[in-house]
Parts: sequence; C-alpha cells; structure tokens
Amino acid sequence: MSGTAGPDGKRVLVAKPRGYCAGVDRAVEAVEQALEQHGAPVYVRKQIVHNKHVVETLSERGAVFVDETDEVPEGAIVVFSAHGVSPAVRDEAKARSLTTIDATCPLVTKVHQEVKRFAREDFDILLVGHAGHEEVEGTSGEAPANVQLVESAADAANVTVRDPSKVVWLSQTTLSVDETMETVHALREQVPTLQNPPSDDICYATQNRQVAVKAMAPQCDLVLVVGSPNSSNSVRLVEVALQAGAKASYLIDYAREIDEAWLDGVRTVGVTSGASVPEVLVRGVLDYLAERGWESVEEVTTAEETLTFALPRELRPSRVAR
Ligand code: 0CH
Ligand code: SF4
Repeated sequence: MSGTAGPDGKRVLVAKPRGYCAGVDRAVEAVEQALEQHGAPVYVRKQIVHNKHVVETLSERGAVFVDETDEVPEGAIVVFSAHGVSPAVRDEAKARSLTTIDATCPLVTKVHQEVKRFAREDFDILLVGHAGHEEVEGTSGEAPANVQLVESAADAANVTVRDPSKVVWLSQTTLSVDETMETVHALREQVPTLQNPPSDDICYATQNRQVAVKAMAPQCDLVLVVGSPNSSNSVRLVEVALQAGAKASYLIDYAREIDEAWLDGVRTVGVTSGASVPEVLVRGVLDYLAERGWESVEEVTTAEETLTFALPRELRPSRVAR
C-alpha cells in the first residue's frame, strides 16, 4: 500500500485489524467443510455469520439457511451459527434426530459457561446486549429465570435484584466498549455491589476493531464501514467512528452502495470492516476509491491478531484407534 497523498490531498486510511475474526473464519470454514465432507444440502440455522455476501456465496455452494430447526428434514445435518444457540434449540435438534455441527464461537461459549456458573450459584445476571439478537437469545436461554437483559444505561432503572450481594453483569461479545461501560456505570449506581465478569465478554476482535477505527477516525472526513445492517459489531464501528471524530460514516455491504455525494469535498477516507466481512469486499471499496482519485492507501495498525480456533470437533478428522 502506498502512503503518499495525491496532489489534491486525497488519501485512504485502512484500519487494521479489520474483517474476519477467528470465530467467523472457523464458522465459515465449518460450513465449507460440512459441504465438502457430506455434500449438499447442508442446513444452517440462521445466518452462519451476519454477512450478506457470505450467506449468498455459501447458498450458491449448497448451504440452506433456515430460521429454525423444524424446517430441517428429520435426520439431516444442521450447522449452528457463530452466534450460538440456547439449550432449547439443542433439544429441538435432538428431538428431530438432526446431526448437529456447532459453529458457535468459543468466545460466545465462554459467556454461556459464565451464565451457567452464576445461575448455579443463583446470582441475578444482568446481561448487557441487544434484544432479539441471536447471541443474546442463546446466552439468556441458558438460564432465563436468572437473566435480565439490559440494553442501555436508561434500562438500568428497571433492574430488580433479589440479593445485592449476588449480582453480576455479563455481555454480548460484539458491543461498543464505551457504551457498555456507560451502561455498567448506570447499573452500579443502582446496585453498588455489582460484580464484574470473570474476564471480558466483549471479545478481542470487537475491541481491536473499535480501537483501530478510533485511531483513524479523527483524521477522516468520511469513514466507510463494510458490513451488513444486521451485524452488531459492524454497526458499532460506524457509531465508534462518529464518536471518535469522523465527519461522516456509513455502513455498506458493497462498493456499489457508495453514494458519490458522500465524497464531495472529502480528502481523507477511512475504511474498515466488521468481523464477519470477507476482505474481497474491502478490496472492492479500495478499487472504487482508486478509480475516483483516492489511490494513496495507508494502513493504520493498532494490533496484530494471531488467534485461530480449531474446526468444530464434528468436522475434525477422526483419530484412528490403534
Ligand atoms: O456482530 P454480530 O454479533 O451481529 O455478528 P456477525 O456480524 O456475524 O460477526 C461475528 C460475530 C459472531 C458472534 O460473536
Ligand atoms: Fe468470536 Fe468475537 Fe468473532 Fe464473535 S466477534 S465470532 S465472539 S471472535
């Protein structure tokens, strides 16, 4: 990438890290491997990750995306998405004799384990997250009687706890770090004894992408975030960019969604992408910008990511017994 701005000052900053996280990489690979090992069709409950392009590409290869397991023929293979499922969904799949492949991100599973552990100790669990999001449905489904969903600082006033010495907050993995801290602050005003999660629930990838966009945003007239509208972590990147000083920011699935008017009077364009977004879509945006004079591209790097997760065990080569 060349980093010198053109004579008219046009330049592009690209955030790093951006795009696929370890959990998404594993989930997409799980569907590809399932197709390879078992042949089409392979059913997937919900979108494997919240990205239009990923879902369309896998559909073309024989994945069939359904909303619920009752749409999967008895005995067929179903993949659970990266966002995780509640125990009720696992039971439904079992009742239909489905072969399940669990692509839940291990970092989402970690939050499930925390919910189970605190529920066993009969804590009230204040789960910070977005109502209706699949991850929240899965996580709260582990202990519905113990979990109260808190969407924002304004919600804190509605929280009721049984024993103030046994209250913990946990969260969805893909939230804004700053907004979550505001919510927790409001919760702590209601319940000063509120306990913190044993470790961060907002995952490394969500945090890293927000740190990178924050580093870049103050220099940007415009920040383009590549991601789908139902991708929580991608939507958060637009909000974080604006809060960090970008003059404007938009979420786009594809370069073709860029409105030429957004570029009026713009010199520095920032580009980043959500954790469910393939790099090819970022390349499309960079090509679009290059064709319009934004040829100088510089990466703004705030972290190097090396984490990878093994494929779901149902897809690993079985060990030959000796
Ligand atoms: O950001 P959300 O959770 O909406 O999901 P995504 O866009 O599919 O990104 C991957 C996160 C999956 C679960 O943490
Ligand atoms: Fe896992 Fe975080 Fe990626 Fe979600 S965003 S799949 S929790 S690594």
